[in-house]
Amino acid sequence: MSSLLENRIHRAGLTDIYEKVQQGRRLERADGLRLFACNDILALSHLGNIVRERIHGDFTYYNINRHINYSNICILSCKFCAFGKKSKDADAYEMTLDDILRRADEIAAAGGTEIHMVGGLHPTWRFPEYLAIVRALRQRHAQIHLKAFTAIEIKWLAKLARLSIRETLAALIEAGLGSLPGGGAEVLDDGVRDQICKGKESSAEWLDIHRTAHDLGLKSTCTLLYGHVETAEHRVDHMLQLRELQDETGGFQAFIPLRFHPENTQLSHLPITRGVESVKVHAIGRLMLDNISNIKAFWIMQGVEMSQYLLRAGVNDLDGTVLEERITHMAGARTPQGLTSKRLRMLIREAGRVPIERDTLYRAVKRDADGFAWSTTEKQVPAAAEEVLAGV
Ligand code: V47
Repeated sequence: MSSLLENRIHRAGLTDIYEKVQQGRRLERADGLRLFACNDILALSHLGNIVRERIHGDFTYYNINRHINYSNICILSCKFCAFGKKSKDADAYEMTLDDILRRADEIAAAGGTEIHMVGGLHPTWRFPEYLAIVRALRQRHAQIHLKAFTAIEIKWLAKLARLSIRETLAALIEAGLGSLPGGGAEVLDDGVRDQICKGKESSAEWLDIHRTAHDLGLKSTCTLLYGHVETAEHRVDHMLQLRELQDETGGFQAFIPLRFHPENTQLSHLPITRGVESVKVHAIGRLMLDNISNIKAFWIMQGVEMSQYLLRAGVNDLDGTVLEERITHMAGARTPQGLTSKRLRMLIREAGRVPIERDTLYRAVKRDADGFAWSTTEKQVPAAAEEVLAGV
């Protein structure tokens, strides 16, 4: 006898997709479009959850991290962005090296494992200054992984340095860069990019910068900014381009849907997208991106309660403690400025899942009894999660 959820899937006309998911077969573009046309979020969540549990069981990962947005001064004027300012604006800011190091000291004191550092395209900073920041962070906190600079920043730094993308990345790696964050992918469609972020890198350039990073041995993540002018076709084609690059390089560690926040942006006339869309994007992302291990709900953008639900809709990662996030908060986010690891673990447990602390490279983190000193497993999760729980 079929279950209630199976009945919902049949009634939604998704039986053939259900069979493909159960058999672990790859979904096609047309499947993705049919899934986006379905409004039964319980059916979609169930489909996403099948894949999530097949890969990770109940494990749900998080890390102890902080964001450092070194400056909001930016030469671009992306319509979706409330963060970027011009130098003359009253709320423009730039951090000194000391400001940055003080923030790094704070996360080190909290036992953190990751700094996520991004900023605007600053008109006057030069490449050696960026290298000096990366070097100083590595020298001071060698154990903390530095995940920094979105693809457009890499393109900008390459221009400043008069180097190729490959040479720029190589110089940053040598200075201490650990991986690339997935921001700035927005929607990988040049028509959409022209509408929302004219002048930013093209879709092909975004992909190529990540391809080069992967080729140099860096891992990265990938995102999709949804809930503005894009259509279901754009979302599916975006996922297919990420899947294709992942088939080629295997360098993406996680896919992170980013829910557009319109307040204080040039698109402030748009309503903030509803929870139904968030469920769809995460669940369908889990289904289409069969070669990316982790689907992350960025709780800062999704809200804490929605993130708990998403753990039953394909999501297996909640990002981290995320101290001091500015980009979404300047665009109206009402979520807290950071969560403690205790609270994150509780949220995961409340949702009936098993919390596992990970580092940026998805190795499990083992801590001393006082929770401060830490080391990582050799293996990655989910295998490493079993090991940590078994106390090996
Ligand atoms: O690059 C900008 C987007 C990104 C808005 O790699 C906006 O693990 C919503 O990339 N509303 C920054 N989104 C965040 C980001 C990220 C977050 C968490 C984890 C990871 C990861 C990456 O947010 C930007 C841009 O794509 N963004 N403005 C806005 N108003």
